[in-house]
Amino acid sequence: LGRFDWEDPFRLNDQLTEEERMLRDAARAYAQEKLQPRVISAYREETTDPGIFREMGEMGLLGVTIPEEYGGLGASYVAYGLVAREVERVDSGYRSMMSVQSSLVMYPIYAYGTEAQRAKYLPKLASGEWIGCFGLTEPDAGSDPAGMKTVAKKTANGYVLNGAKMWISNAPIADVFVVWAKSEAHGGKIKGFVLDKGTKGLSAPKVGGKLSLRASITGEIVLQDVEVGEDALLPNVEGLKGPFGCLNRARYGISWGVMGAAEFCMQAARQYGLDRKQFGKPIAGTQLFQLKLANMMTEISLGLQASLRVGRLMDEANAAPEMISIIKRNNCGKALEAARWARDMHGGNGIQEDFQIMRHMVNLETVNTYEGTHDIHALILGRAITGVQAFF
Ligand code: TGC
Ligand code: FAD
Repeated sequence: LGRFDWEDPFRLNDQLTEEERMLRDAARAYAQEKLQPRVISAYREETTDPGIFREMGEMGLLGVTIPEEYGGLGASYVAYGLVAREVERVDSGYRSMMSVQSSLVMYPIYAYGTEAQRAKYLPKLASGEWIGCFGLTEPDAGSDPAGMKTVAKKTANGYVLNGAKMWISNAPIADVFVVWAKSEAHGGKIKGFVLDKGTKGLSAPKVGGKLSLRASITGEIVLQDVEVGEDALLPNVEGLKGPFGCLNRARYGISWGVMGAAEFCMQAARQYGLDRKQFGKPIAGTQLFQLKLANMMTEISLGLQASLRVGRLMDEANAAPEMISIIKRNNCGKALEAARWARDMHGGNGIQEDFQIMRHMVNLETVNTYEGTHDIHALILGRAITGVQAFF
């Protein structure tokens, strides 16, 4: 008979390569030693330390899948997922900072950019010297990005951009802005542009008042007659498949990340239940407490196994977007549910910042919404199942 480890029910560890295990361990050490000690106050004070990007860069955690010649690690998508899981075990906001930089900024420049754009941006983004952001969502175009109003008009030497983006992670501290706009010169099709901080007419005010993801700064991007040269255009993609190609990667990373947050919540609830006595015995010895732990362990182990499967297919360039919708949707929903259970299982202490459960729980509300809401991914899957789209 095989052994059983409640912390690794399907022996995920055995299914990883030596390189993947090493990167996971390095990411875990960094996250626990450097991120964990500052997250409680960062969340309370709503502060984002830009130095984290440099630290992550030094550790090789930015652009994990980008080839080494551009400053990345050239590692697998499974390795990228493992890093997301370790970072989000501490906080979804820190994972957000990392995954925007890697999947939503470095990836499009690598996949859709010119050699000159790759050489200019990728090494500095990989080292964390530059911080990137990705502007797709607008005040009136969230789930339906095709409804965006941001436009690029052709000029003699390039383009002039006008519009506004909303809810953009990293934007107020960003050096590099990947912005999606409808380009008149391309028949109104969506094109990507890479803009530099300091360009006239470009600003990124902070979005305040967030009660979730407070350790990750969020902003608007305001584009007022922003003039750029032809070299700002990402030439090698057109239409919504440009931003969606990036989102496939970020959504995949999220599916691993949220499992890290859920693991934290489950492990904390287990320990709390073993330590806390009521009615003369540890609450972990009650049936209802164990039912919740069993549910959490089951969902986490199934979720991780599914992400691993999709990651291996991504490494073979053989994953379908619908697979990513399944794991993004399911793992976010299950992680949120696990965090809510863990909050309950901690009783009054569950709302205390020191116990960290409530922070994870409230963060996961955002993660369940961004990169396609839980329901939008259901509609993507419903369309795949029936052949009938139900968005409108
Ligand atoms: P639809 O007709 O389905 O597709 C339009 C074109 O796009 C192509 N496409 C994809 N390509 C690659 N990968 C995918 N996953 C793709 N999905 C669609 C499609 O083939 C088509 O190409 P073509 O050549 O025929 O034009 O488009 P639709 O307008 O009907 O879309 C509906 C829907 C719901 C699928 C889509 O709009 C959607 O996914 N909405 C959710 C929006 C979203 O996810 N926004 C995320 C913003 S970024 C963000 O949240 C970052 S948070 C980061 C952090 O802090 O961690
Ligand atoms: P809406 O699209 O208005 O949705 C509201 C509700 O209506 C949801 O429940 C949704 O499921 C539902 N709904 C919408 N359409 C349908 C339909 N057809 N059928 C049934 N129900 C429907 N975006 C970026 O571009 N870059 C970023 O870096 C970024 N970072 C973010 C960081 C944070 C903290 C947050 C909160 C968001 C971020 N986003 C980012 C935006 C995010 O992707 C959007 O919030 C998300 O896509 C949902 O869009 P919306 O907020 O406009 O909601």
